[in-house]
Amino acid sequence: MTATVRTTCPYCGVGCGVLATPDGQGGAGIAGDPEHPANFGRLCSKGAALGETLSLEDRLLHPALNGARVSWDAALGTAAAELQRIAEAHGPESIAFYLSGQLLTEDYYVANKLAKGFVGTPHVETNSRLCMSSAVAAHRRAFGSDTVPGCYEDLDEADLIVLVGSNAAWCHPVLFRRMADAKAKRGTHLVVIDPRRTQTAQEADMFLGLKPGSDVALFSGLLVHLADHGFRDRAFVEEHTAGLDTALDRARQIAPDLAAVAIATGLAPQAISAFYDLFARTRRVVTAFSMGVNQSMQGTDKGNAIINCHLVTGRIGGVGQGPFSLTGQPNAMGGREVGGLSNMLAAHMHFAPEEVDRVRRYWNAPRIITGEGMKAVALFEAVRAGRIKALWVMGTNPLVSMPRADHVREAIQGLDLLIVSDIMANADTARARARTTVLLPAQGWGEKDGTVTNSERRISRQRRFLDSPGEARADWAVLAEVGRRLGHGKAFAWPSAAAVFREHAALSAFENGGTRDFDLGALADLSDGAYAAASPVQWPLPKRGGPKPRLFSDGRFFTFDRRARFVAVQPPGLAEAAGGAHPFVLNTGRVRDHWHTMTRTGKSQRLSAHRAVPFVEVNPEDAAFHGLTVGGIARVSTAHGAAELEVMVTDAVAPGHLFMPMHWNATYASAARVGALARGVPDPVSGQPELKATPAAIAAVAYRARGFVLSREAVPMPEAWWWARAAIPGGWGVQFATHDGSREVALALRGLVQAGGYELAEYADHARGRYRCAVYDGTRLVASIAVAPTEARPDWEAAKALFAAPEPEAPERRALLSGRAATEGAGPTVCACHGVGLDVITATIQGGAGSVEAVGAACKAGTNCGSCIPEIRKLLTGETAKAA
Ligand SMILES: Nc1nc2c(c(=O)[nH]1)N[C@H]1C(S)=C(S)[C@@H](COP(=O)(O)OP(=O)(O)OC[C@H]3O[C@@H](n4cnc5c(=O)[nH]c(N)nc54)[C@H](O)[C@@H]3O)O[C@H]1N2
Ligand SMILES: Nc1nc2c(c(=O)[nH]1)N[C@H]1C(S)=C(S)[C@@H](COP(=O)(O)OP(=O)(O)OC[C@H]3O[C@@H](n4cnc5c(=O)[nH]c(N)nc54)[C@H](O)[C@@H]3O)O[C@H]1N2
Ligand code: SF4
Ligand SMILES: [Mo]
Repeated sequence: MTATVRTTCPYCGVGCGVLATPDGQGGAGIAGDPEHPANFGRLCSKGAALGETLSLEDRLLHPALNGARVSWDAALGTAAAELQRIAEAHGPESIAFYLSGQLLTEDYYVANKLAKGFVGTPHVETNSRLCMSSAVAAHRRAFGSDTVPGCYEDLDEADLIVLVGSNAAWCHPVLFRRMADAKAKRGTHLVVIDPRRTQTAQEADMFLGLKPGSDVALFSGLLVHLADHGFRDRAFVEEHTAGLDTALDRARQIAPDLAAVAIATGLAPQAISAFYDLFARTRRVVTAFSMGVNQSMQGTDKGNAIINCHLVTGRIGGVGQGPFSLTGQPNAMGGREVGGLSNMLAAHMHFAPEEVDRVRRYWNAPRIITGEGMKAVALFEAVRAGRIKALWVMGTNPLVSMPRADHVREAIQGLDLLIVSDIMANADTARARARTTVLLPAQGWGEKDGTVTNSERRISRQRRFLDSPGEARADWAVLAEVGRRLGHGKAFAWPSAAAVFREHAALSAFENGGTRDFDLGALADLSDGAYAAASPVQWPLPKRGGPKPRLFSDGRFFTFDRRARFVAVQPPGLAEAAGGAHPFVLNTGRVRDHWHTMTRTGKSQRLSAHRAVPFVEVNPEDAAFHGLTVGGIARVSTAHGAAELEVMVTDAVAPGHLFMPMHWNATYASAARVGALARGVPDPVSGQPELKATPAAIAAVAYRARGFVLSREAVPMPEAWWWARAAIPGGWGVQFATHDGSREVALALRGLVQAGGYELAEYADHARGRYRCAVYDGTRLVASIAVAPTEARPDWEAAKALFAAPEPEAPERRALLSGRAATEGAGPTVCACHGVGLDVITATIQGGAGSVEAVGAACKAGTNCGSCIPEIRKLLTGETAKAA
């Protein structure tokens, strides 16, 4: 295979089209697909670096049973026999599936059918509970269906875009560039509402840095403002909605006046009223929201408080207007379509008796479940309590990403049966062990075939362009095989992913007749050839009627009376207030260049350059008060767990707040699993856990020495050291901190890197705590070590540049030992695509480049994917300020 293949990016919910051209050696050239309507050829840094994540290093390639490699037959034989035994001994409800918004729709459909229809357990949960479930619940309360009304074109056509709890510049970068284009083209105003001054906020016309958890107050105040100042769309409210009076009464209680909103949100009254005015005056407004809304103990109410404001103004279903839930994962939407959440049945149907009966008949599944299963937090509690005996985890890494992850890790060990389907052998969950543990190697992106649905309901194909490695298999095929082994041959007999898709599409249309939003009737008879060639399409796509980019333009919703509902929301609040031993609010989220628990992006040196170590953002005031210094190590702890991270001092976070990224897993850092710290109190409606506000403490950790090891192969670090690993050009780098002195460090590390026959070039000054060493295999540099006292932490950027050359010349060899750069350093990477560092960009600006374009022309930074443009703009502003 070397022809170019059209496929879809496996990361975020923007769902960008990708052109992949295999190189014949297991890799591929990656480019944006100019014809895909989500990105028109653009890719962000993560998408552009996909080629660097395709290596087979650390891949799970063979099935394993209790740690030993076995055949597929043995692995699935054990899995099926154990599932059968457990179902008989403890009832099918003691079995659970924990799935993922990163599975393909076909995988998800088969898992859901197997569990709910044939194993007979309602406990089919997914990581989407931690991601989208509050938006789903808010949609259902307001619209009677889980419908995202708008489409990406609405962002191009809006005059005002309000981003609530969304760091789109980093998390939906290609969509964010569309917003920036709209700003340039039609002067679209951008408002960002976030307790943290993110890169997205830097780009905004208005930034509202509200108190965490106070969104409901802000949007209740907005509802009151709109209703009282003549912005009500009376005809729309009258004909197409219900419940305004009650919702408005409640909003008035929460936000009687501007002063009340100011107190609740911590915002200045002028800022609030400027926002209210702008919103009121602008008809074309899209309010896009993401995890700052959903991952909250009040996520559903936050969503409805936003939707209420769109309903009262009738701004929904029209061009350039509407509430817009930005989905996180590539197939968060597909998961909802198949019914992968435990409170759904299938194809946007729930548990009304006629719905259960309909799906029962369609599946021919007499044992179909009739009610909801447990939601993620409750599910893992049930695992801990021993009520769940068997768990199949597929495409998600809960030992890192679940709140109270240390408890989850412990709980899992008590299972009778743990099945993990993953692509990586080193994923934390794939390394867990229960009484019986079955590890199943999955085909990854580029190896598997199927469909995903993005944030605007657009279904795109992920296509295979690489050979399947080792014994990896498609997840749907494995699930189907287990279905057959459990005796349900007929229901699980699909010959291909296309056949699964047809069955899924036909179910969506089955006895639908316009009563359910989700309808793929037109695709129910798609031939194998048409499936193979399918272009991206948006649903609904009923047999007759054609596609609809926007829903609700006719004012008809999916409630029984076809009216949308205003929702009376609860007053704002956090699950737990910070104070006492835990005086800080710990916020968690994402960085630009890593994806979730890093099992894939961790392999890319380009993506690991932007943020190479796990860090915690601290406000300068707090840093001064707690003796925290830039680059020092701090211990952040909560009632549930602790992490050690590098300190980043920044006024992006307000005093009293901390921010920590969610990415570092146990393979990449000694102690930075975010989930261990989060409390995760679930929203009472959606069950989505609060992940943005756990009370926490922070303290400096006084390590004696700091240093790094660069090596061609990953080197394990000694116990009790702090460390963080990153892919670097030419190999792996690990930065460490230890209470040992340089002499002990030298001893420990020499032992680790020095295999037979290697030569060492060393420089030691143990009296001053310094040690450097370069390890050669002949003329080939295989490792480089540097240690110094904490306050004189050695510079890793310069050494990384030297390490990139496999056979350094004499000046570079000297530089490795002296610690002084042979040439000018580039500084930490800002532009991942072209590898341009901070120092280079700063020098370019100081040299006269006065705009993003000029910087790009001079040093290429920002000219490929554009994900770093916000950072370049920030540097420009900073340098101009300095100059003035
Ligand atoms: N680079 C990158 N991109 C990704 C991902 C990734 O791992 N890496 N993951 C994808 C996935 S699955 C998801 S779900 C999305 C998430 O995308 P986002 O939701 O944009 O990302 P987060 O960083 O989780 O959180 C967004 C913001 O919510 C803010 N926030 C915290 N508390 C509050 C609050 O009370 N109110 C408000 N208004 N805001 C608050 C945080 O400060 C943070 O800046 O990103 C997707 N895209
Ligand atoms: N504190 C805190 N916690 C959070 C969040 C937060 O903001 N803060 N965000 C939450 C959100 S929004 C999300 S979406 C979750 C994400 O959290 P997870 O879903 O746990 O994160 P991933 O790293 O994406 O896990 C995907 C796993 O599937 C594997 N995999 C990749 N491709 C395939 C495949 O084709 N088949 C199979 N079977 N496996 C595959 C990967 O190697 C990896 O182990 O984290 C949640 N947890
Ligand atoms: S914005 Fe980036 S991560 Fe998201 S789908 Fe597009 S290329 Fe992939
Ligand atoms: Mo997510």
